[in-house]
Amino acid sequence: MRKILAITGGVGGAKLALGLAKILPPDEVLFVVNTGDDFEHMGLNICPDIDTLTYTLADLNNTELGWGRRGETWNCLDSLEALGGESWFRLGDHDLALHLHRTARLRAGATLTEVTREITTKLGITHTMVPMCDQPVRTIVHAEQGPMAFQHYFVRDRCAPAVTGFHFEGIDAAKLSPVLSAFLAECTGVVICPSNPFVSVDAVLAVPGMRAALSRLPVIAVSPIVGGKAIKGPTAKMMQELKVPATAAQVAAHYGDLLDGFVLDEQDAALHGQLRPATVVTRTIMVTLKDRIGLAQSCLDFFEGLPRR
Ligand code: FO1
Repeated sequence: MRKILAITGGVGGAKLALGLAKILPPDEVLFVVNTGDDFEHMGLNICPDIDTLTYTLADLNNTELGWGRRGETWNCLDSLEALGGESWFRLGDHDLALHLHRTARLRAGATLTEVTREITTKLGITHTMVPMCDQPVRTIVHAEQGPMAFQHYFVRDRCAPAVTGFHFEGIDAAKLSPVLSAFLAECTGVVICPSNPFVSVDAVLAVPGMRAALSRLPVIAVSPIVGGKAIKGPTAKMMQELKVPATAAQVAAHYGDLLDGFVLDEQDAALHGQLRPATVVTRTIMVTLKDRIGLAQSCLDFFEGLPRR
């Protein structure tokens, strides 16, 4: 029986995750989601990457914005703005209900894994996603102006600050949850989705025990960089600021020995066979659902051809 672990964060990761969910039945895949972007905002526990994947798998996602819900209304935010409240982080009325409910459940003592399962089930999702851990971890962006919370960097300051590094506050107290540990014990392959390697994937890999667990498994990653550009988000900009080449080859190098396979876009076909991990070349730019499913199938086929570990 195939048991695929998919590591995802953000919009790009959610696209491939949807493709995998369309192919793999719920008992053959587990989505593990970055929670380093999470933050407490106006008393609410906000989990952007969990919510992006949730709305995507529930077919509720707002494809124009790339985050939040489709058909959203903004009445609460408009009234909040009129009162002079914080409105830089845009919370729609329907989205707010999710944050209010999650915050109440967490305050009642439920774990983030439990609350995520409750919410995804209520939204009709049959696949399972879990946070990378149930303990609070916050991605801190090191910029010239000093360390800053991820959402301040990403949303409030629109990724403008030049980054010099990152750290994951609280990661030392993070643990692999029982659900995640149980899945890892019978996992047959790991897909690192085309998410930001520095702030989405590295946070998941930083959970104590995660790298050790993955080192025993076939791991493939899909490059989030195509032809020297990120499809979405600040990955290429971060790489330039970190003074590393903004290339697919650099992403493969960033993941290092963890990788057995690396999926390149057709625009980077020249790298095929040139990297330490095995490579395949395919269309990795996902515009349609067919693209998402096609890339997911290429990833699953890739495992078949990998040398046995
Ligand atoms: N991203 C923005 O660029 N602007 C926003 O106002 C915004 C609000 C928001 C609300 C809820 C949520 O779950 C995500 C939201 N995002 C917003 C996206 C979020 O910052 C990113 O999806 C992740 O943190 C990075 O992948």
